[in-house]
Amino acid sequence: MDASIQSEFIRPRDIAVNDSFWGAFMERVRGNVIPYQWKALNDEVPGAEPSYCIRNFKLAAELTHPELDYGVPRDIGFGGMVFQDSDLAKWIEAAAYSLVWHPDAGLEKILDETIDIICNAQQDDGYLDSYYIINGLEKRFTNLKDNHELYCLGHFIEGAVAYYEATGKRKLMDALIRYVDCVDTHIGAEEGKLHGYPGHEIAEMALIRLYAVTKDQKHLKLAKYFIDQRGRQPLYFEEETTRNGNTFYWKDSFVKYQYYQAGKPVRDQHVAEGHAVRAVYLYSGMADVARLTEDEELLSACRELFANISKKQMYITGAIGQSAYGEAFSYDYDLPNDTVYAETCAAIGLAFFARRMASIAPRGEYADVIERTFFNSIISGMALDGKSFFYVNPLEVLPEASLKDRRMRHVKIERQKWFGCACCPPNLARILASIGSYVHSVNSSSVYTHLYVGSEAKVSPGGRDVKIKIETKYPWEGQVDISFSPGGKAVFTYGFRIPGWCKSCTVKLNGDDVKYTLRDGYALLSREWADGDRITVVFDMPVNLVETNPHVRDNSGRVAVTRGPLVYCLEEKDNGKELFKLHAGKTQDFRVKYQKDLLEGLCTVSFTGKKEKDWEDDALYRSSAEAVYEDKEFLLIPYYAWANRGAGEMTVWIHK
Ligand code: FUB
Ligand code: ZN
Repeated sequence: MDASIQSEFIRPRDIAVNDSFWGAFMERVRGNVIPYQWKALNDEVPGAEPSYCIRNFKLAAELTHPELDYGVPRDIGFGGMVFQDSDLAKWIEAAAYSLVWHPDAGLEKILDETIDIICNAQQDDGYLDSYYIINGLEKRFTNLKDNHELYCLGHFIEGAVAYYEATGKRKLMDALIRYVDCVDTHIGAEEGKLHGYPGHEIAEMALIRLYAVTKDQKHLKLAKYFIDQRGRQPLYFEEETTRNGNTFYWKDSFVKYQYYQAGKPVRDQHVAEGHAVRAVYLYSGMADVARLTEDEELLSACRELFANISKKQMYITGAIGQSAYGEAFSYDYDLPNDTVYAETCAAIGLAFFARRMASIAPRGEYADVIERTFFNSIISGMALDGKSFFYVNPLEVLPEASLKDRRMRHVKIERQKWFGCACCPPNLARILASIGSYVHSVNSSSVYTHLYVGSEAKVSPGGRDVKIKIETKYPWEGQVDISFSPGGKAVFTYGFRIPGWCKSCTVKLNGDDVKYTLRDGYALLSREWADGDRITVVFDMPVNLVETNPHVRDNSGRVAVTRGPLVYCLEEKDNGKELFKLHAGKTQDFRVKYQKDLLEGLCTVSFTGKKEKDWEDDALYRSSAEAVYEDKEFLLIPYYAWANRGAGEMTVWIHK
């Protein structure tokens, strides 16, 4: 492992985002998603399934401190999913990032009051999961496989650290440190402890995040233990199931253990398997632990898993999880577009994994995936008004099939206001509110820029504060201006990513051509930087027709339209019904137009393609004959913006 190229991504508080594209998404999160979710968590959204989340915590607090009275009748039970607590944790995390971006005393007061309720529910020994506090503490830690205690712990750690970093307030983080101590007393490698690990990963990477603040080896050790123990024989999930009379939901299935990435020790896993969100959360934790413990074998597993996903199991949009069965990966080169699962949370988790790999080594293959997921499969999860959401992100939709064909039942044709299992909207909120922290990473001698987001950041290569300002109209235009203020002069290497989609670019320093070194997809400039130094890079951003490796049967003979980081799609609204009759033809006559009044402002791509004509009779079959085509004007919009104008057909892939 080459420590000299490792770098730490900046935190949200190190950067002020003022990007015209991403700022709008952050504002949707701040203005709509966070207030709306707060109402949802309090069961105040008329017509929506109640969340019970705040009520659960109030009840848990009343049970812990009988003198408290939040007005929740004691005889009602826990409501919602077993992992309902995680919705609140994710909301806290998103709200914390939003406070950094946009201070709001009212929101901070709500957070403080909510944190008081959560902390009032905490047990003397630190335990803090409302499901078991309400349902009986004697049952805690009896079903790590399915009951999500360690998942909720992980999300709460993430929320607590984010709130601490945003406000300096430690109350929730200290509560979580006590909860981690409690878990550590019961679970671990030592004799007498349960040799378990999370059924749904996230605690691994969350503990590393906590470790970054506390520097307490115990936190790193527990994360490492969770990773090392997973999939080892005798298999803990089998033991636990037998001991506690649990069941294996997937018992008759080939994914019985793989669903949880527990079929083998993680170092022996080479192919991404099982529940996609679980998988990429695990791999993120593995990458963190590999970096901090300099574990080459673990890193090698991470590299193989990343390559397997990005080269064999990832959609062009950055979506992952092909199969609705188990919300899971399926197998190499299986990329069906219409039955796809592609959970929003899975794309988010892939961005987490890619970010951690980029932190280990600045390689374009990692940051390209971050960019691909952000611009396509992550933001497709949210409507442009920030008020409705996709859980599943298909690449091809036929509304009638979603209504009538069971194989597509999970594929909604319009975004939903909320979900009984509301994992995706708050996950979207937390990643979009923290997008600034994906822009740069830093080490003692270098600064790397991975994403081009209009912003002003403070980075400190070698402990010296340097301000970096990015100005750009990306993704609509390829020009990015990057200026530096080191407060005098400072020597460091600046590396900026040349996106994988870009075939040519020009780079100027203070208006002059400049020589740079190209390494692993990054342009590197090592020099003494002075106040006012400015790099201007122009990435050529032509429309591109992309095809898929021939092993992928679903895209055989088909192309997708891309421009810069954006994948485009055809919608019925612009192109009529039966999109599958459309053929791109040999056209190169692409027209790109910025349309400020369409879908909150975006570049459309249009060109003249072909449409297969109907037959003259209504036969279902005929002897093979030359198809007849007519010219057809195509209008494509960026994939992320689909389904914002009512229901209709959509496709990313078009016949060649
Ligand atoms: O199990 C918790 C979350 O709910 C998962 O990450 C999602 O896939 C959904 O099943
Ligand atoms: Zn989700």
